[in-house]
Amino acid sequence: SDCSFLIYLSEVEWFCPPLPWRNHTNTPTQHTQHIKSPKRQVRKLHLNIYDKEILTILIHVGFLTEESGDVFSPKVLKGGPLGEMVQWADILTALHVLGHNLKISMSVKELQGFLGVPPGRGSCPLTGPLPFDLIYTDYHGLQQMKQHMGLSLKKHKCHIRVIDTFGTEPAYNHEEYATLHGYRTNWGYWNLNARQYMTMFPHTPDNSFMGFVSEELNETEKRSIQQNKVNNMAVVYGKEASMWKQGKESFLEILHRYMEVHGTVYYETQRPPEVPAFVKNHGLLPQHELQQLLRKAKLFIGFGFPYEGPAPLEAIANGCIFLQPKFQPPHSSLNHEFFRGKPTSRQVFSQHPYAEQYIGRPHVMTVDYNNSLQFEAAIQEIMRTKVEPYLPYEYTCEGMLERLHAYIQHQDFCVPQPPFIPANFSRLGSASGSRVIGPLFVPLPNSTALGWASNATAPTAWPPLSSLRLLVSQEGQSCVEACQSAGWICEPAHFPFINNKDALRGLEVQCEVVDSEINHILPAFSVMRRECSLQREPLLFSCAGHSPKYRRLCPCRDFLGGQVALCRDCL
Ligand code: U2F
Repeated sequence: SDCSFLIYLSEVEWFCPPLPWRNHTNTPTQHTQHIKSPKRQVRKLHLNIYDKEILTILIHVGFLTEESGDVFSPKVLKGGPLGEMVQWADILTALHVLGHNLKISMSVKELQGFLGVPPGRGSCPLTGPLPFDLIYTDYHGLQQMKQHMGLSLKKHKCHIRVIDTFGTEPAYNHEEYATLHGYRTNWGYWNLNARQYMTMFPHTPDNSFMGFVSEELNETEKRSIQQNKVNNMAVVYGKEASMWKQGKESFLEILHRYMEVHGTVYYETQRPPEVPAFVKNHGLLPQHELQQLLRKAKLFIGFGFPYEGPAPLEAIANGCIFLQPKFQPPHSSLNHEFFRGKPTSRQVFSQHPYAEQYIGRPHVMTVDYNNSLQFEAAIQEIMRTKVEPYLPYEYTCEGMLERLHAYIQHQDFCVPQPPFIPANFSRLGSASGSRVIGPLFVPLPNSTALGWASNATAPTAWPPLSSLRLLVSQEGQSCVEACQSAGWICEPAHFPFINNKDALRGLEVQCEVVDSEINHILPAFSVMRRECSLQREPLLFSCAGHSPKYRRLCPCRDFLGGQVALCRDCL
């Protein structure tokens, strides 16, 4: 069964049938494989598969349906966006490899058939139980499901996972709040638990990080790549001619002084006029040939668009250095056409923030392209620097399987979310001006104390509470930033456990009043006014929220090296 790990998920090559272990026994079978984490420590991949956990899953790819206008498919071979396709292919493959029963729909008709709602244009409630344990779809698919399931969608929405490339922040997700406070966009406002949105990169931890897979090289391949690198060869990131437009000439000239410049820009008959004559344009390449080109090249250079695609990870995995522009001021839905209407206020400080923050030097260099001296110095440094091929563990086959399996096993949005639990917090010390507080462990009260009927089973917290680290942000700082600056990650699932007076007391916060309100920056307090506020609407717990006047209570957690989605005790 280990051969399934040979599958290059992006290419959906089926070397193996679904894993056989699911058919045999009710006792947990532990498939353990030694793997190398990016930091070269040996880590084990655990996949505990129980018979009862074989799920029936519907995958409805809304953006590829004719009914949504399907603008992507006609451009697949013409330089259009492929990142989303890469991710869907990997999700499908990973779910199959994990042994689940999949039904795949790419049209409204198929969707209706699978859901058992009568065909036609009107909405029809689903009368029986939902015939699926989980449904993976996207915003287009969600809209289509609403249209055809009517009110029954509300009843079943806890089973839905929304593949959402750039993410949805809680303030945009809460319909009433978004409408009242100016967060209403074309998307968002579905009142889901924000962790039901699954992103392509770990943006705000309010959403679940789904990711995708990039090809990982073995040691022999890595050695051969390093021996055959052409030190003065650069490949430009941009498969569509429009990505080469406007103001690129000056730095392309500088680059050309040092390096042979290659491109993979789509063209029909003639060379695109946007691509200078000195560029060796290969045209849009099949994936395999692009990989070969990247194996020879020393530099993969971004021009600022596309944002946050898979190609830089593939280039770095093939031993290239990725050079990209810094954005100052940062791009966001407030100031940039591409992000306008997206349900997030996230500020994007470079073309590929993941590459900058999670990988960084020597594999990634982020510079100001308007400063030609800085740009030229970066090219010179790249030519001097030797790098090894590198792929973060979370983007390997094993990393994706581990993460997705953990989500399927532990994320349950159908059970009532934990109400607000008093906990005994004690002081631990402080870090970088922010106060850090235990407990390292908060005992879960019994189900009656939690408000569940005594015969009901209280859900177990996941990530487990042993991973919780409570911290206070600076004024104006979000919990995303506050946790990151302490070396942790914000964990929205822990919010209910810190939204209480005990947490404020443990932090020795001076509150003249403690009230509870509906606002996405809560729980928080104002130092000036000595006012403390707790959160009244669980859907608005938000890692991303911030306010210049408030210091926030932040539930952080630890994470595994190379797998930010999972804490140490999460598996
Ligand atoms: C991103 O989408 P893109 O399709 O523009 O992302 P890229 O990073 O360019 O790469 C997508 C895939 O295209 C492949 C490459 C990647 O796997 O290996 N490819 C190829 O096969 N042949 C070539 O000649 C060149 C590339 C992002 F992913 C989307 O979410 C965004 O919507 C989009 C816009 O920001 O950018």
